This record gives sequence, structure tokens and C-alpha cells, in this order.
Amino acid sequence: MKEIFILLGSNRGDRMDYMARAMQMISTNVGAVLKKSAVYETEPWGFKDSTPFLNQVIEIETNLSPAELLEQLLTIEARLGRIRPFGGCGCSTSANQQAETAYAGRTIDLDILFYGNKLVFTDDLMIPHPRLHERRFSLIPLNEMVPDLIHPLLKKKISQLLLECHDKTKVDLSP
Ligand code: PH2
Ligand code: MG
Ligand code: MG
Repeated sequence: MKEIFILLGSNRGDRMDYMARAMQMISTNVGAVLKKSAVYETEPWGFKDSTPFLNQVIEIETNLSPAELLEQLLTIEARLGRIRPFGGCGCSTSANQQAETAYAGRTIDLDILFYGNKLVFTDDLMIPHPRLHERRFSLIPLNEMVPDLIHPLLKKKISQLLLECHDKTKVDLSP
């Protein structure tokens, strides 16, 4: 299965090294990395933090199901020292309200944005990522790679979602 897009993010430690190691572990344990966006330096969205993020989107190929893919990504995050301060997954579906709103800095975050046209709505996993269209840090790298890709739920192109996005946080190409 192709057209699986993963967002990598880091704002702790050697951010570039965490992203490179995560990508290496994805290619070993998940499947081939087919395409990469540029790396962007991005202002923290939804919380205050003195360290900006690096964000990058990759397209991968894998035989894993969405749930298996999530499990692998969480394992890679844990191996790279990701600490989850509120015990939850940090995603919007957590029953724990704190995990839903209280973002924190992290060595590495690996989020599934799209899994082809598949729609997944479970307690642990939502695909497409429920907030990708609200965030310049995910739309800008996606728009660089696949501006004409149609969001399977919102039925709009990435380029259109970016035009309509109200987010004003800074997203710059990383030097
Ligand atoms: N991830 C978040 C919350 N805020 N801000 C930026 N710039 N980049 C991220 O990857 C990010 C964020 C939750 O996962
Ligand atoms: Mg995230
Ligand atoms: Mg995440």
C-alpha cells in the first residue's frame, strides 16, 4: 500500500538527528520511504515552548494495517526517548482531556496523516489526522509533495486546504 503520509516532528535535543533516526527505523521496520518533503522549522502550534519544531512529511509504502503501523510508530517514538507526560497518546480521541489539550515538547512525534483513501475512526487512531487541515506545519510540507491530493473526508485538494487555513504560526524552510 502506498500514498501513506507520515508527519515527523521534533523539538527536543538534536532535532535533525532524531528525525533522521526515526526515518531510518521506519525504513527498517515499516517499509520503504518513497518521498520526503523538505525539513521545515515551525513555531509550536497549540502550546507555548521556547524551542521551535522541525517538521517533515514522508510518503511510505507498507504492508502493515493502520493499527499495526500505529503500533510500530509508537514503538519507534518510545525507542527514541519520547516521553508522554499525561500518559495518553496525545491525540484528539483520548478519553483523558489533559492528553487532548496539553501538548508538550518531544524528541520525536510520528503522526499518520493519510493512509491512502482509508478512513479510520477508532479510540486510538483517526485517519486522516483530524487536525492536519488546521495546521500550516502539516499542510505546507504536504502541499510541497502532493498539492493535488484530495483529502478523503473533506474532499478538497491540499492546495485548497492551505488557502483556506486560518493558522498564522510561522513555518520556514530549515536552513
Ligand atoms: N505537534 C503537536 C502540537 N504542536 N507544533 C508544531 N509546530 N509542530 C508539531 O509537530 C506539533 C506542534 C502535537 O503533536
Ligand atoms: Mg503530533
Ligand atoms: Mg503524535
